[in-house]
Amino acid sequence: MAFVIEQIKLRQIEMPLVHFFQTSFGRTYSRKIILVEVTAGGVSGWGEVTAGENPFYNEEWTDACWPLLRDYVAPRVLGHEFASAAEVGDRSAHIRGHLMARGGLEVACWDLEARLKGIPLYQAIGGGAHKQIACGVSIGIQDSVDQLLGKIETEVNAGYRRIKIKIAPGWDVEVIREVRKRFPKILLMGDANSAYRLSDWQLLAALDEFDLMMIEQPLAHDEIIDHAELQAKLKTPICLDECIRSAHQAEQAIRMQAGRIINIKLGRVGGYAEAKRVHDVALSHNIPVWCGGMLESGIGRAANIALSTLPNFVLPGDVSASKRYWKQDVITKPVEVSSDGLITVPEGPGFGFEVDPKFLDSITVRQETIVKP
Ligand code: OSB
Ligand code: MG
Repeated sequence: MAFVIEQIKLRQIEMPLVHFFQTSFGRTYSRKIILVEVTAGGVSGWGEVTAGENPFYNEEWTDACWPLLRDYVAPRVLGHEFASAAEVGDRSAHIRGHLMARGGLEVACWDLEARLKGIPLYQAIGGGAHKQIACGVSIGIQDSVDQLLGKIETEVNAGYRRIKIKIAPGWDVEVIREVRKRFPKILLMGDANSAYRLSDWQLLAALDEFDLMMIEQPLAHDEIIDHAELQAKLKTPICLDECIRSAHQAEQAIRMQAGRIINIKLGRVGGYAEAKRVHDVALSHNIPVWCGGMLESGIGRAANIALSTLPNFVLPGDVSASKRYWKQDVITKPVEVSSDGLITVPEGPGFGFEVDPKFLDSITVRQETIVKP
């Protein structure tokens, strides 16, 4: 359905995490998140910029996304007639990178299109293969192994279908040995966020004995060839996260046999149009995918739920309940997970949850409304 964006509202919120989240590149206590609200004909669509507070996961960070959207993306999309949200990404394709900033706006346009049509977001993007999505959790590096074991127990008891733990040098083989001893049967995986080098291959091969579902992104964020060499030395499947920013890179990685599984993150690939292309490339090569997370608020979480309804999302993702991260979420009804580890995909228009405007205002640290000059 054609639409013309009349206004873009950027809003930065600050939300403390219930518990710190530590990866191989650092510890986060509180999130700084940019929300994008696009308006056409009195209807609003919402998207979330998934960049972190620092340029450590990739090169983007919250404070840099604001001027990028305001000064480079907004002027290209305001007042332009789009036949579909599928065209929005193309309007800023001349910008190198900055996919999370651009993706936040692109996702908002899909939500807008869905609301203009009066259909759920999952339908607008061509999903709907799953009515419920299978949930896993991502558990950060803890201060002690006991603390980690306690957290895993909590999540297993809550019904989550697979447990991912962050790993890093000094928090890897012996930690996973303890986890396996205590939980011999659970679906378990490790995520290194690029903490290792190919020369560490023997250490990573030592993880083969623990029957992990996969090791996520062991090597550098932009390294395909070394991942291929490493995969040839491991029994455990490699899952690529940081490396895959486009369908083209997915195709190359698959052809190189750099991994056997792909984690798709909406922001990392610049929104739904490219996420669907990555999904399709993977499907055509029989590579399963799952939906990654970036500690999103309810708005980004809802976008991930819609994405996860595409048919090749066959492994439990990192989409979990709001309460694991937030005391209060920005949506009136938080994202909830059933005792058997499923989220029921909402059927309401757009992303299917309602934004809580009062709460949102109370955590907003800056906002800016951009219209065509
Ligand atoms: O690599 O998947 C990752 C969080 C921040 C940055 C990178 C990653 C993560 C997670 C969290 O693992 C997943 C979630 O949102 O639950
Ligand atoms: Mg990851």
